[in-house]
Amino acid sequence: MKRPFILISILLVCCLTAGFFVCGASDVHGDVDLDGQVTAEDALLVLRASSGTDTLTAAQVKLADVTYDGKINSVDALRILLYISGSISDLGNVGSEEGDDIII
Ligand SMILES: [Ca+2]
Repeated sequence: MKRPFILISILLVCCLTAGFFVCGASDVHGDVDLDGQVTAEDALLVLRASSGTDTLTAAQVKLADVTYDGKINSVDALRILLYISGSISDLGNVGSEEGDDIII
């Protein structure tokens, strides 16, 4: 009697986990590729989007605008790289206009 319940529970956990990764949900500012981490890949994706080589979704645009100026350009990519290198400590939170001052 407990076996179906256990199997359904395991299946539910697997589906929820897979759904999280498939959806690529992220609220990490700078995590443009939605893998949960801010890396050079995110900066590259911002550069590609700013040059028109790649297109970002609305959610990705929100995460990519780390300068909070409403534009996606090379300055956003540079700011992500500064964050990765430890030159700045914060990219701010999604929806806020806070973060370390840009030192470019
Ligand atoms: Ca990422």
